Amino acid sequence: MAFYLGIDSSTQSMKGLVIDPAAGSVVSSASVHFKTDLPQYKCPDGVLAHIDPLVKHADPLMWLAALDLLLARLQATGVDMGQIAAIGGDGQQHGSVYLNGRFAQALSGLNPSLPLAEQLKGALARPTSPIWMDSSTSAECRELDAQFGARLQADTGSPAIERFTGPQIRKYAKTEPERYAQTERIHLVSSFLCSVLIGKDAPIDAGDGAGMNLLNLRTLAWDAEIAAFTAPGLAAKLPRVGTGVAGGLHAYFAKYGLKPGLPVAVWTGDNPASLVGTGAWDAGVAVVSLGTSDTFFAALDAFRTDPEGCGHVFGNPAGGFMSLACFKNGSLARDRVRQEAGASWEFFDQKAFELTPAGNGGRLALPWFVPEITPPVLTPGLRANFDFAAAAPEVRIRAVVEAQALALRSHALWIGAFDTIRVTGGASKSPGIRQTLADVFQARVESIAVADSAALGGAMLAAHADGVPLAVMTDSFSPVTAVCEPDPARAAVYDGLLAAVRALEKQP
Ligand code: XUL
Repeated sequence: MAFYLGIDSSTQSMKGLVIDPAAGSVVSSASVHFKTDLPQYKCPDGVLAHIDPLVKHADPLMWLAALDLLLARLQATGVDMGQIAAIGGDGQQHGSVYLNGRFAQALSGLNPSLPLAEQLKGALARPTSPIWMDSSTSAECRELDAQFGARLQADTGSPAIERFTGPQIRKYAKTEPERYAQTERIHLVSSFLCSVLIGKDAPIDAGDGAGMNLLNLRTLAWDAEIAAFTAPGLAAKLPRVGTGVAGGLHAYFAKYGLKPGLPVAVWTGDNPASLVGTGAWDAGVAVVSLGTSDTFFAALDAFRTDPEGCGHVFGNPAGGFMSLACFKNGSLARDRVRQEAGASWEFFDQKAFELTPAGNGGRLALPWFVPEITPPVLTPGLRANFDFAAAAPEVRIRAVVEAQALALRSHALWIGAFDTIRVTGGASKSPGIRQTLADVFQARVESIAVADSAALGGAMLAAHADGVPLAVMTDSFSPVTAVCEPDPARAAVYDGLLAAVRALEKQP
């Protein structure tokens, strides 16, 4: 009976999940919240305060302290840590950690009587790590665009994006050239933590590496030309690209009851891990995750890119590629619309849809209360094609839910057709939202009850690296809890509104 541990290092917390694939059960879990558990690192929401609102950095030592605390908490749950046969994991994407020449020795010589953060502090070439929320690299993005044009997206899967690691490294090399020169290794959050577990440099996988504007997805190797332009000598500072097992667990971790030498799978990004954890690693199934932001992701049957440059292509840890589109105005925007309409959640989730017809008479509204990512629009503000403020609450609610579903569909057209959409996240409980998605996509909408899809994906990837097929685990760990079938009579209504939502997106 082998257990597998998955660790998810996300923006505001670190979570661990131990699974038993033979029994199809989650055996134990624990989490560390940066705000309440590690306040001394001053990253309550995972980010250090900064005078420039575009700059979002975190303290990488906090992630090390979180790893120690998480493993201690897991052990304290009483789970037999000795039964863990492999470890996998993932990190928030795009964030980077800068190490000096002392890193390799500090890793191999880890001493179990001292905390990780204390032992690796001296190996940081840069005290802070830019994370995915940073958008301070517009100048560097324009420079990359000017140099490589369409090739950047055609080969790396995305045009130059502010939060992506390449533009971040370019800005660092330009603004802090001395520190950059002392940087010998640049890791992603995922490969940094994996390196710590194995006590030596771990590879970056194609799932997370694709979020850097540096990995050539046609060759699955660093693009030498792009790396050389991004920053001087960058290729030599990047770890290798790899998959499968990264190495054996360092003896440091025996203090948590873990077996030294057990295989540690190459870590990936949180979105690729979620693709695995939600059981959508095979083409034909898309996932709509309705959270603070809404995300749409799916496995791609072949490598191709979004002609509009909004969606990204990452490696699929199960092989091949995946797509991801992020819609910044998700649940918070829906909640604001609900509050301003003076409606209860009950009304928002169901009643509003009973009171209005599918298609809402063509009335649509996009609740862009913060700048949107898909499509990229910097000027916030609600866009509507009717007098929104004067309309009845049910009309406003349907207008927003339908416009969001139509925007998801229209920005996913390049990915392919889907007969199944799996929904997760808080808002996926809403019957009105589920039926709208089913009707707009004309696809079967399946609800899945997976609380920590990224950590679960990490655990499943650990088991997979140890020979357990993913398909077997998907059935037991991502079961379908409810199904919503599309109404074919509504297909034409929504086909007819695709152009209208595109017109709305262009409204100033
Ligand atoms: C994806 C992205 C975020 C982070 C943090 O491109 O920026 O989803 O991975 O979750």
